[in-house]
This record gives sequence, structure tokens and C-alpha cells, in this order.
Amino acid sequence: MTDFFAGIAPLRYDPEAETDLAFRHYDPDAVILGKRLEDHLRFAVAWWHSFAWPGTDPFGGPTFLRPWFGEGMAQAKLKADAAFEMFAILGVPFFCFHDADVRPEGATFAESRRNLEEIVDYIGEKMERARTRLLWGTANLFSHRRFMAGAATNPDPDVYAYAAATVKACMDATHRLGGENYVLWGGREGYETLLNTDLARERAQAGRFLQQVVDYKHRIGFKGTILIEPKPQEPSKHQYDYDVATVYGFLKDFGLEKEVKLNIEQGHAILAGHSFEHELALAASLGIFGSIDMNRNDYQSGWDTDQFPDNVPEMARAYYEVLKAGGFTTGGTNFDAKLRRQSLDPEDLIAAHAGAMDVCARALKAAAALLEDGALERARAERYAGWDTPAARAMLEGDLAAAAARVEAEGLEPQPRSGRQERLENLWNRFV
Ligand code: XLS
Ligand code: NI
Ligand code: NI
Repeated sequence: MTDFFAGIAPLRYDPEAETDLAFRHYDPDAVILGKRLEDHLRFAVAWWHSFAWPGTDPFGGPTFLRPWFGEGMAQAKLKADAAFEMFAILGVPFFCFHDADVRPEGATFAESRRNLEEIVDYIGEKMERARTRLLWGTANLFSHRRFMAGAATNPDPDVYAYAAATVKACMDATHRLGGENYVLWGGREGYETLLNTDLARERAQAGRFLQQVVDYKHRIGFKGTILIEPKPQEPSKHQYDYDVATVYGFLKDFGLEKEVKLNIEQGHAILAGHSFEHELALAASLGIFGSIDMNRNDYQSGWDTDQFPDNVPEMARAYYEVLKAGGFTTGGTNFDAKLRRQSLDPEDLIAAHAGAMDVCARALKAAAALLEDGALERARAERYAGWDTPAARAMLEGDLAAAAARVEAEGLEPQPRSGRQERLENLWNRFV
């Protein structure tokens, strides 16, 4: 036991609660569309933001002085203790981690790997006594200077080898802890300037690396899902896994579209010039929707500020797409979100997650009610109803000339119809 969260009781669902250290909307046992809310949302805490990030920004050093900060294994274990205490207080079913979040970096790769194995054993023991499971593990292939010019896409083949060794170790760790997914986010898989970059070569390296990852998954019998997390830029000026559409083209190119799904992050969608719901709907339509990283950007600065979500109507749009896609299978809602650097107290960490869980619960409930009501889906189906006629369907089977011939043969004169956007927005707003 640490005393970091001392005095903070496990959070309860209490709609009348006078404190924000409680859930007013998230009742894990509430049944929505035939499924418990906890099983719909599948919340996860991100180890990096909550326990590893010290509150630095480009202008200032650490503001958080956590008792576990430091380089030794003892600190890593203390950090794990605090993490599991927080998981228990929040009652979250999952967590996510990078190797670098949980273990100190060694002087050599072998030492880093041993450190990882030791802490993974420690975490595994804690998991036996806790109800929190692993949503996904991942490798940090972006912080250390060796990865500054990329991991799999590096011009130096020795870095490719190092990336392979790191990912292998992290996949082993994820497998050992029963992870439900393994994530790859290519923070440095991109470029700073085309002047020194061979795009075709780097893309081919990234594709081959991912094929090797998938092969390794099968070799070790890992049953989880491999997920790519798209992001257009930051830290690289231009990242290869730009957005859902780009990643889909990449997966098709390397024959991986049936093997790999996507972990879609709210802030990354916005950075790519999309909405979160657009990215979710597109991934679902392509059959590659996997999981979500939940957060929000600062819309004023435009940065990927990884704040906790606070906007129910916006999140309802997202969960509507998740539910329409059939909900999560191995995926979940990972809070890839961090405190503001002035939010120093342990209570801030708990309240941030509690508030975000409530926002997501409200959003999911609103989305579920609208889906159950069916009016939006009826309106959508009605808009395309013309395509249900045999003549319309035959057009897609036939050639261009046959489709063209219909115009004069049937005297077609298309009549524009209202898209009813405001009416549908009114409908939407009755539910959120
Ligand atoms: C960074 C990413 C990162 C991934 C995991 O922007 O969101 O946190 O989720 O490497
Ligand atoms: Ni991110
Ligand atoms: Ni993320």
C-alpha cells in the first residue's frame, strides 16, 4: 500500500452525489441495449499520462513531484502500486501501458528487457488480486533519441532491429498479461523534411515491419487484436499513419486489412481535419474499427493537448458510431488524457477520470436511446430507398452505357429532395 491516494474511498454510483469523487451517470451495472454499461464502455486508464508524465511543457519542467519518480526498479514498483490503487478507486476494468511507462530504461537492451520482464511479473501478480485487466500494451518507439529519425522507417537498419526487439518484448509482455489488443502508434514513423527522406523506402519498411508483427502475433498464439493508431503529425511533421483512410490504403497495400484494426483517438481525428465520428464511421464502414483513445484537444491552440473529454453532445456522436458498428469487441475506451500541469493533487487525478467516465456514460446513454428510437436510422434508410428498386440495383451490376440509357428510355428527370439536416439536428438534440 502507498499512501498516495490515502483517504479517497472507492467511487460509487450516486446520482445525488454532492462531490465529484463519485459517478452521477456511470452506473457500471445499468443495462443499456441489453448490455451492462461497464461492458459497453470498457474504460481503461493510460499509465503514461497518469503515472509517468511529470507535468513538463515546452517552457517548463516537472510540476508533479510523485513519490515514484526516479530511475530504479523500486520506484517502478511503487508506481505500479499507486496505479493499481487508482484502478481500484475508479473501478476501471482496464489499463494500457508502454514499456517505457512501467520500467526504467537499462544501460543495454538486455537490461531494459530484464527490467520489463521483472515489472511485468510484478504487474501480473497484482492483476491476480485485482479486477483490472490489460486492454493493450505498446512499445514506446518515439521518446528515446535512438528513434529520432523513425523506428521501422529509420534510414539506419540497426534501429529497425532495435525496434523489432522492442516490439517483440512488448508483445511478449502484453501476451503474458492477457492483453486484449496490441497497439502500434508511429510517432516517429514520418519525416521532418522531404529533402533527406526516401518516402517509398520508408513506407515499404513500415509495411514489412507490420507484416512481421502480425506473423509474430500468430507465432506466439496471441489472440488479441493488432491495432494501428492513426495521427497526422506531432511529433513528426508528417506521419505515415495520417488518418483512417490513409491507414486503410496502407493495410490493403501490404495485405493486412483482415489482420489489423484501428485505435482511433479523438484529438488525432481533429488534428487530421476530421471529426471523431467521421473517423469512427469510416473505420466501421471499412471493417477496421477496433478501439478508441478518448481525449480532447484545445480547439483554440489546435494542439494535441490530451485533455479529458468534457463535451457530452460531441462524445454522443462518437458513441453513436461505436454502437452502430456493433460496439467494442476487444477494444474499449482508453483515456489517453492527462491532467493540466497545475492540477497537482491526487484528487485531481481521480476526479478527472470520474468526470470523464460520467461524460462518456451520458454520451453513450444518449446515443443508445437515439439508436433504440430508430428515427435517425429510418430517415437515413428512407433517403436511400430509391436504391431498393430492381432497376436501380441492376445499374450497379451493368455498365456505364446501360445506366446512361435509362435517362432517355425512362424519361428520367431527377427531383431534388430536402436533406432535412436541421430536422435531423433537432431530432438529435431531443436525445442529448
Ligand atoms: C500520442 C499517442 C500515444 C499512443 C500510444 O499522441 O496518442 O499516446 O496512444 O503510443
Ligand atoms: Ni495522442
Ligand atoms: Ni493515443
